[in-house]
Amino acid sequence: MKAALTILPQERVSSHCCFCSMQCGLELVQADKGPVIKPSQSFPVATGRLCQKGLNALEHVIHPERITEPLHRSFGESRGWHEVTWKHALKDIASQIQILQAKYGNDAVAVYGGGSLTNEVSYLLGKFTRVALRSKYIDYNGRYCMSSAAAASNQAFGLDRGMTMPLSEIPFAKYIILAGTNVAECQPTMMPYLLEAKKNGAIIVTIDPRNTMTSKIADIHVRLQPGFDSVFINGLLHVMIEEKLTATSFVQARTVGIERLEEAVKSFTPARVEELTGILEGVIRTVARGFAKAETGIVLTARGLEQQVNGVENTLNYINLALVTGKIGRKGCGYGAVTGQANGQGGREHGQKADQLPGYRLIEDPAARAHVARVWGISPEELPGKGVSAYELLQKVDEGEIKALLVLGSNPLVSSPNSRMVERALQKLELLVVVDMFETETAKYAHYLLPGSSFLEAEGTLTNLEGRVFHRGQVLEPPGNAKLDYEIICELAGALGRGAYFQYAAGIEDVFLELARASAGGKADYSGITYDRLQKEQGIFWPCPTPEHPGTPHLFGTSFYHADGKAKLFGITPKMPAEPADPEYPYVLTTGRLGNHYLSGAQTRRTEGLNKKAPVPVAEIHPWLAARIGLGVGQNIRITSRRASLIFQVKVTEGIQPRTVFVPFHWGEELSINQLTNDALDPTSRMPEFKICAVKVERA
Ligand SMILES: Nc1nc2c(c(=O)[nH]1)N[C@H]1C(S)=C(S)[C@@H](COP(=O)(O)OP(=O)(O)OC[C@H]3O[C@@H](n4cnc5c(=O)[nH]c(N)nc54)[C@H](O)[C@@H]3O)O[C@H]1N2
Ligand SMILES: Nc1nc2c(c(=O)[nH]1)N[C@H]1C(S)=C(S)[C@@H](COP(=O)(O)OP(=O)(O)OC[C@H]3O[C@@H](n4cnc5c(=O)[nH]c(N)nc54)[C@H](O)[C@@H]3O)O[C@H]1N2
Ligand code: SF4
Ligand SMILES: [Mo]
Repeated sequence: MKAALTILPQERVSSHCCFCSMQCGLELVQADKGPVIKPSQSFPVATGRLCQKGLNALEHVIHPERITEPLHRSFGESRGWHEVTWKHALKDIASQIQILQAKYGNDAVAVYGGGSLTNEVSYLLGKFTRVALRSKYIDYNGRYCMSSAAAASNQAFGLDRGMTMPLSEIPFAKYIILAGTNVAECQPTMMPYLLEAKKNGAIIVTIDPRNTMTSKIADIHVRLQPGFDSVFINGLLHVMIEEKLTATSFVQARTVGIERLEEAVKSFTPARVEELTGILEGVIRTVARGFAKAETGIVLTARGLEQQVNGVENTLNYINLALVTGKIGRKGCGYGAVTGQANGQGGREHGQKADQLPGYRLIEDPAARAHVARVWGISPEELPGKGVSAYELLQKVDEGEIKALLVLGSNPLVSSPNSRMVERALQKLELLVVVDMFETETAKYAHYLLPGSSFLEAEGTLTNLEGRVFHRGQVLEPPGNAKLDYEIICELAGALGRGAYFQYAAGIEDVFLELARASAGGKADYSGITYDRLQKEQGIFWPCPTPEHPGTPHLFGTSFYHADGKAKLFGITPKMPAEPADPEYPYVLTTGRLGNHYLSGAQTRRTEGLNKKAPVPVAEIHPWLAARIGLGVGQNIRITSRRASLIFQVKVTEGIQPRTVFVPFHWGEELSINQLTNDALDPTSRMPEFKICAVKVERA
């Protein structure tokens, strides 16, 4: 057990919150009873503000359950964890990897990363997999997160940066559509931007199956059954076209594909859309006219419509709204896929994705391979090809193709869909190495649990939801014998005999310099960014290709990133979810977040101030459904999908679509809703359908 932190290296030190993609600045200040977190007064993203999670972010860092020594699990009589030295751990892990690779091939060993990691660590994980392990199998939790929006943005704009404009533009928007994004709980410090827009006269529309904290500020809330976004959007586009409200000169000059869009939405008359969705024709017309006629406007979307087998198409249809109305590339206008994790944006740019190399390059592009191989000092032929997405990687573990797995920065047993498959798969591994701060649910199946670093310990850069790259300094030393994540990766590469490729004499800044070189000329070009600049400036928006370049806060002012400079419109034919409700499983389960917890809960369930406000998951159901199952006061419900059946406490609320049940996913084991969720994947992004599966609901 470790003593709580009582004293700081200095009276006041700056850092950034470790949780969501806003990446609010914070200060650790020495107070009488020990250090406390205060909002930063200078970082422009959320000056003077932090949400509850940010204010409580110190607690897990100094938690007594932090792992501070490398642990090895032994079996047989002395079953359990045993402390070992780093030297022993790394040597043994490396030798097991080598034995497995000699027997089964290099691809028998895989890596699973995370979007909370710095750009440098994300970059190193990709390089480690390709250069030290020489395996094609790496992917990361961001596959569950932004991948549908990433694919859609690439298809529509030729570039994926979550937001096309900085947050500071929001107050200039006159009409804001928030779809499948619960900003009030998930990016709380973005709310003041929306409220300021509202003060300036903006109309706000929310589209969500639930009344959320966010929909409270909306002028119009569209309570849509999960899975119907594209039907509803086709209705809006139909009205815009029928009433000649589209921005014809913008569409003509700057987009291609309007014909196929017109064709696709032709049959979606407001009357038909009302019939299909229950959303009144008048509402459809009002939103369509309002958004199209507004002088400026912004569309923001998030996981609500992305985590579906039709996630890419849903996102493309929301992008269509911004494009046909010409609301992109000018002040107060833009489209944003609201990134989730701390470094969800940067984490997907530097090579953690199965098919990508640093700078958002494609691993199958010969020119990209040649460039990155040169930076890494290997020949392009040595680079493996593309691997598979996160969930498919876990399936390969289950099928026995992958024998060893290194997990760094994720807790996939809690966060993956159909998690009973994942539990079964993890038990088949011959070697599971988890690098974490805690013994997570995933780590319970590990052979080695290595103590990594927290956000206050690891210096590096991150990229927030705006595309703003910033520097986060080191505040504390890792506790006990815990190490910085990047040191662990480099030392393991050394133990594997590939240390020559992982020499960073000047530390983490050296890693960044290499990352910047590797990204040069790529879509996410960081090559003009240096630590020195970042320490002087309050973040630089990529692309930033030269040291003199000021960065690019606002994208697409004059051109999109396709070869012809134009954006692509797509005609979307709405499709069914993988598992629609049917007579046997008549309701739709959707899942998501609460304001007081973060993702798999590894950190926030260990934070008393947050956990006490939401100690267990509570299912939300409509009074209609409660009456239908004869629910009594204080009774629990049993929710059953085709994969599992679990009991939950329940909150009966008018604020949910009547045939929909919502359960948050921040818990493990018998409280884990992911035992029930469906593992169907979007065919393009390979993102799982966390937001829709068919269930039965009964009194428990
Ligand atoms: N407090 C907190 N904040 C977080 C996180 C956290 O765990 N906790 N996680 C961070 C991360 S990694 C992410 S990705 C973001 C996620 O941020 P969000 O995407 O905003 O969060 P979710 O709760 O997953 O989903 C948003 C909303 O989608 C709705 N929804 C469900 N199905 C549909 C549908 O078919 N259509 C539409 N239009 N809406 C639907 C849900 O009711 C929910 O209110 O949040 C980040 N911020
Ligand atoms: N049902 C359902 N499931 C979902 C979702 C949903 O909406 N519904 N959303 C999905 C989404 S959007 C996401 S992003 C995923 C995320 O799901 P996970 O990847 O499981 O998310 P985290 O809980 O952030 O896991 C991070 C782990 O890394 C550790 N960690 C944090 N920072 C560091 C660090 O700097 N170094 C090291 N070594 N370890 C660190 C934490 O202790 C934690 O154990 O969940 C997905 N799962
Ligand atoms: S809004 Fe996000 S980054 Fe800011 S304090 Fe809250 S969780 Fe942290
Ligand atoms: Mo996420």
